[in-house]
Amino acid sequence: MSQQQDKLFAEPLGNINEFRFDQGVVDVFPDMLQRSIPGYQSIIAQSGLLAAKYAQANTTLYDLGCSLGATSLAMRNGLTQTSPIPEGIVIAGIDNSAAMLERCQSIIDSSADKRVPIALELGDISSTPLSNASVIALNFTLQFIPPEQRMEMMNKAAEALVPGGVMILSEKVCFDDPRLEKLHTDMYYNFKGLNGYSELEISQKRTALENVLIPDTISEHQQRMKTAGFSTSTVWFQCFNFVSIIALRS
Ligand code: GEK
Repeated sequence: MSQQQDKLFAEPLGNINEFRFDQGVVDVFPDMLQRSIPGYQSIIAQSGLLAAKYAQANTTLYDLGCSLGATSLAMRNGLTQTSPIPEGIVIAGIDNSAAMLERCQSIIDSSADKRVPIALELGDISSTPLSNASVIALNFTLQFIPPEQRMEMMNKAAEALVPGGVMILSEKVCFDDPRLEKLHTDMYYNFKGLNGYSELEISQKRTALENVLIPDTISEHQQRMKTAGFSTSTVWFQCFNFVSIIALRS
């Protein structure tokens, strides 16, 4: 299994295609996320702890847009450290990239502790039915769903949660105040620069993501969660323009 450094945008590209989760991205994905998302490892590890806190016996824990299964494995890790492990839990990872899911399956297969099953499904999370969930994690995935479909996605997730269930939503966000938008964006590019990305890489990646990753503000996310029926939500992690929000369904 190759673990390469992300050099996808290192050379000048005459024509910059829209960003896609293809095999080239899969091969560099762990390095890409580590160097491109401030706080990525903390968010994923703490998602696992939060999932373990809210997991209920005989329910499903969803990892929507699971990519290589980092959140699913963190959830499993959190659960296996609780004693006793709640019975009848299944972690369901869903992603619509076949290349991602294939690599994810081999990572899951080679994991040591399989006491909590992780089931993977190739599918579009907008149309895949969800039910009987105690935890739904949407870690850096809603931002890739067309904005007009996000309310419906949130409604579906809220309806799928059992009482006491939670949603963990991690996203790149934008800011209404142009001064804050500039502050966070500048700091984000500084973060990427410190992690070894050149100005060319940063600028070509930005172009590739332009119409693909469309951020909302924190208040748009929280309003959407409220409209969907979540009784409360809070930002539990923020580093520059990357946040994670937990929303409770009472
Ligand atoms: C992690 N959560 O490591 N349906 C299903 N999957 C989708 C859809 C869709 N409509 N749109 C995008 N994806 C992971 C990281 S990456 C974030 C998530 C990033 C999938 C897409 O194929 C990709 O695997 C994932 O969502 C987004 O915590 O690359 O910035």
